[in-house]
Amino acid sequence: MPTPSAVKSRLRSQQIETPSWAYGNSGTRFKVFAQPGVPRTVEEKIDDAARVHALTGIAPSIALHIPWDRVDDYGRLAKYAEAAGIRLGTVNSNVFQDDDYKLGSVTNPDPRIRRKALAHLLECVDVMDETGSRDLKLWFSDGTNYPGQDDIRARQDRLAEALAAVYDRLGEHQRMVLEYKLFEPAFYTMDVPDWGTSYAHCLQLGEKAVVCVDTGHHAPGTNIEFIVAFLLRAGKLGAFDFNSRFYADDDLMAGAADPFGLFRIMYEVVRGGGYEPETGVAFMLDQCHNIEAKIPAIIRSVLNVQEATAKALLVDRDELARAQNAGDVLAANEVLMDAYRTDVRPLLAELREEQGLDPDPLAAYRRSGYGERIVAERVGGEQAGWGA
Ligand SMILES: [Mn+2]
Repeated sequence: MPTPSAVKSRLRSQQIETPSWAYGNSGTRFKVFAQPGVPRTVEEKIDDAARVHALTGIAPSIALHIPWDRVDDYGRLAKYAEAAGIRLGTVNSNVFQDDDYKLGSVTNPDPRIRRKALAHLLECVDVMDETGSRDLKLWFSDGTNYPGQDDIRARQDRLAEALAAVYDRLGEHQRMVLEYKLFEPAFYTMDVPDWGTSYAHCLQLGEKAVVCVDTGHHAPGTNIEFIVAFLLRAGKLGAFDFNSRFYADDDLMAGAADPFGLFRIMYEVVRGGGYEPETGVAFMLDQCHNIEAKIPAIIRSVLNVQEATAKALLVDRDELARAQNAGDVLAANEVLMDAYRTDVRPLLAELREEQGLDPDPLAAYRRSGYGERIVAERVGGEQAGWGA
């Protein structure tokens, strides 16, 4: 088994991006339960993300969502983030909230609406030029609800055309990460329903197009770590949107519903070289906190990913390879489970103390009074939230 100090040294380089929208109000399809103290501006979202980073030491960037985080001067926003101790990360596009997009955005049968959607995606690349962001994350709600509603193949053509236009606009060091989702909001066909569709489009586009695996966007029972292993082997794993789910796209705290699944994913990441920074895999959260306090929930999620990573790094890969090559099924399984069953909390507490952090970031957050302070200070104005 790797030594605790070897594991700690690899954990020091971990970076998990938190999403601006998780700090704002969000809801289920039925109700948004507003929370006091929620950010009113993108700057306040940055303040909250900076607080998460200050306490965990491994959340140094915040993902933006355009138009929810639209500002006049992105260069100034980048400087604001820098002064707060973090940086602006992935830019997420949004072509799913306008009435125009009822029948789709880039795959809409109406060329006017397709042009509008494409213009938004290109605007997002302009934003990236100003923020210095590397990644444009694309998720399309496009699809159909009824057989015959639209031509499935023509929609793929329209999708490919839009993706190619965005790809051509990317700068040398910019990438597009293409997310997929099995269903919802469309229920008959989604235009990018699965990793295979995303992979096929990315392959055709070129090396700056890579796949984003959102852990909540699969059919129940899907073996996500297989997808991770496959995409890493193909050099096409671009990013993760971490969250956990019991049923559909639940967007619950990462590692809450299935910590073992998160460990298995992180093991394949480590095994496939995806943990090496030069591989370029972005580790992000994509969550909504509807009934729980937002900042502590994000801290908890970051810590859950860190914990799963620590366990994955603890796997004795030499021993595992020996057992696998000998065809020793039980021994191989035991090597993996030994790592999973290891309580890494003392090791992580030690790591934080070595980094000058509180060994218990959640307790430190509660003691800090930050939660009470933002409730007192953030009055008036409009609270940030979905569609705001
Ligand atoms: Mn996502």
